[in-house]
Amino acid sequence: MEDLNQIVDLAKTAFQQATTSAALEDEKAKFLGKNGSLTALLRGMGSLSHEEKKARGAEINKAKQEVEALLEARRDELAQALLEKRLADEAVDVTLPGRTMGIGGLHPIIKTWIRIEEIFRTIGFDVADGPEIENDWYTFTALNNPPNHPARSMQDTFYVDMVDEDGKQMPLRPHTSPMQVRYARKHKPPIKVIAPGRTYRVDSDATHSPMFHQVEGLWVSDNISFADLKGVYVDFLRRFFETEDLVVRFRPSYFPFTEPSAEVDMMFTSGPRKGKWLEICGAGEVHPNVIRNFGLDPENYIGFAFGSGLERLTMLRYGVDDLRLFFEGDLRFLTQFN
Ligand code: 2NM
Repeated sequence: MEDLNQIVDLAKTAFQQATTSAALEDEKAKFLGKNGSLTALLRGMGSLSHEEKKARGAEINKAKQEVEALLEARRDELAQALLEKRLADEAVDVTLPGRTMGIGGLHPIIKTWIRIEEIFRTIGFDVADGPEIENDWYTFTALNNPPNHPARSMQDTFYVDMVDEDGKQMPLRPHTSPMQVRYARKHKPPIKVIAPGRTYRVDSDATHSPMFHQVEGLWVSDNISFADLKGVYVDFLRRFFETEDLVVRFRPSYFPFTEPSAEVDMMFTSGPRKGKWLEICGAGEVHPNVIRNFGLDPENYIGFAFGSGLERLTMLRYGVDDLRLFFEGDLRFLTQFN
């Protein structure tokens, strides 16, 4: 009897000290296994009388049941502890912000680009496309730039290590006009086209980026005037800025490809930005030499053109004060537009 109580106590301590189910099963073997202490006691009853066997067997079996109960209880405890640990480890903090889908969004310059195409298409303008690495003729000569015009210089225009069919080194287009020359030479008047796209100039500061975006518009017909250009451009601005409350003025200027030429300013007449003239566009009547390079007779056709920077339009529309924000790729800035 005494030895049995001792075994039960030993089992109890051993099971308690086992902290994993593998260790617990090892301990079990020491008491209930083939070579376990209780199994040995049962086996050792051979020399006892029938009566003694019955009494001793009952005691051993009772002890065995106690050990089995202790084992079962400890198994439950360990399983419960394991479950609780897993629940704690895998706990979800429901107060954390959810993970978004991360589907991305459009860059503000691209949003402006798309808006411009939409607006001009509704007033009958086609949209031209063309190469960013251009040849000398489409970039400068066709646009009435004299051979030694400073725009042609390495200080103003990027050149790539390639020559065109005339043996001239090829520029990254410094304006989108070459696309309009290409378009005008392929289409019959009346021509109404815009040419939006990336452009490149050797220039880099708070208000200039070496890569920037322009949109140029061209309207060639036989009976149009500056008033038509002004009407189109004012209509565009009112729709782009979503307000009727803006006015436009033309100031005389100079470009090689237009004569006369003008700078176009606009001013909001209501709201927080009212009362300040803002430079927004260059424009003019297409130079007769350029009309000729379109393959048309300047005696029969007249053209009007304008050019605006998409960065400038975007900054004014959204109230962005530093152009470099568009090119830094900082998501804190970019996600505000989507
Ligand atoms: C400007 C300003 C004035 C312009 C001229 C032409 C073309 F191809 F017809 F000659 N396209 N765009 C133009 C005229 C561009 O940007 C400030």
